[in-house]
Amino acid sequence: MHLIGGAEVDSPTHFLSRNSSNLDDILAEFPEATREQVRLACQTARNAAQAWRRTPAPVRGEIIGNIGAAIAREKEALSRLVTREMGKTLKEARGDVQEAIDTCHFFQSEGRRLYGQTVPSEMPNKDLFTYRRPLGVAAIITAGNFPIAVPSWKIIPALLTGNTIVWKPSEDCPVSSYAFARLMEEAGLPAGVLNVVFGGGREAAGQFLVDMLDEGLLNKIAFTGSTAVGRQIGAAAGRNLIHPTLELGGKNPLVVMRDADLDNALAGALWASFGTGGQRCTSAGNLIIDAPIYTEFKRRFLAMAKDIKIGDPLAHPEVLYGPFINERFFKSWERHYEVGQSDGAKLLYGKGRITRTSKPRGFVGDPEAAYFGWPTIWEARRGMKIFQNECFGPTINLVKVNGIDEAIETANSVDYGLSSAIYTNNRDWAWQFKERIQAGMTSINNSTTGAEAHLPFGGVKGSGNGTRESGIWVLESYTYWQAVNDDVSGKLQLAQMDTDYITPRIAVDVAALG
Ligand code: UN1
Repeated sequence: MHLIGGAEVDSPTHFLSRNSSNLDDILAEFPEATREQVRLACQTARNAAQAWRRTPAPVRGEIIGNIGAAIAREKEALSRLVTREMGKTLKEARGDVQEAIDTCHFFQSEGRRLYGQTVPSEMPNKDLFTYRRPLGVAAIITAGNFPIAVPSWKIIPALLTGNTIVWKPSEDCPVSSYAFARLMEEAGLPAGVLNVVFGGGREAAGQFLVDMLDEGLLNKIAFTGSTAVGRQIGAAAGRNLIHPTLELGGKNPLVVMRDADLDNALAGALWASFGTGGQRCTSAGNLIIDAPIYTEFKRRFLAMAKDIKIGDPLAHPEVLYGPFINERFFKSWERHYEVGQSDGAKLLYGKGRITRTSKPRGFVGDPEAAYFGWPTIWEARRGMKIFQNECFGPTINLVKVNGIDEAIETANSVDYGLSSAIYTNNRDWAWQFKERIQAGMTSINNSTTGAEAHLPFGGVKGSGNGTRESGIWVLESYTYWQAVNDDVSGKLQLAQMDTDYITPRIAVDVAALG
């Protein structure tokens, strides 16, 4: 059910939530919000906005603390739900849920800071201050790959700073999202502060919510998803003079230099490429390998890839990755084989969909119960489409380069700039990479994935519009600064014009003093 103004609301049409690892296992039926219902949710959020912004920030913070405690209490059940619905491993689902708990810990105490500044005035008897003010109603649209963590990066700071919300979760994970919303409600949010509408994106709840920008019902929109949709949302927000939060795609480079600890680099590269079946925006897209170790890296990486365990993560907790989140992601991933062939890239490993007659030796269970993909490895070159385009699946390219300069230039030659990684023990190379890489996030001797919940998350170039989530940095996205001048002089004092600047005396010639 939708949650609008604290009430459960149904719709005339419905969609099904399925277990991503077993499409016959139906979790629940969810309503598809109509345009009128989305509008009602926005109006409800608007009506709740005044009281919520007047609630003292430490009190709002206390509710955020309650949300964290409620999620912690239900961590195991919620993680199992995420695994069943979305298909990531239980270990990863626990991480997904933990990231939301961490976010609550951070923002609970931010309710007791939310600092403004006192600023000296150039006039006597006058004080200057800055205050953070909430924006108003925030629309939040999220993807299915991190059904708890990524919504929490938006919802928790938006609430803490005094905004009210209409959230359209991914249609891939309605049950996990509904459970998360109910836990937030349980924690003490007043009715109407958090509203949740379910449904798809195009010509559905997602599109309707974006359309509310043009109806003047929103003051903020935050989106995690594809670069193509992000551009459309950015255009709609722009014509309404609203600054959107856009967290978009990535084709993230992982560089391995000749001096790297190869065991560590191989483990990081395998995880970055195939963890979550490559369905993270921070997954590695290109492994950029220094020429002297290329052959050895390739041999060992291929051997490790051939041993990867794949299957239903609830039934087989030992798997590295599970199914595609949905059929659409699978179909678009499948098309990359043609792209790679027409590029002239060399396919080293991988055969598309895993079936009963075509499966890697590490596959466990019934591959045709859902969409599972072969780990796929290409040998590619800079400039190829397969090198440029995000695949969003278990696919990785090996790209040979010679030396740090070529490695960095190659890494920078894609249109994205989300995460990046280098494996090296050479201090100068690590420093060069950190300085010159075009990316919002950089790991040294660690994988491209796995951002912690209190560092700024976001990208440059095609990966976003420069907004950041998490930690103190996300506060900029949900507040505006109010500058206040408080004049007790009792007269009209004109800044710049009536300022009593002191004129310098006759210049001292220090040389003449000697
Ligand atoms: C995403 O894929 O949208 O850094 C988010 C990471 C995770 C979040 C990924 N903490 O890989």
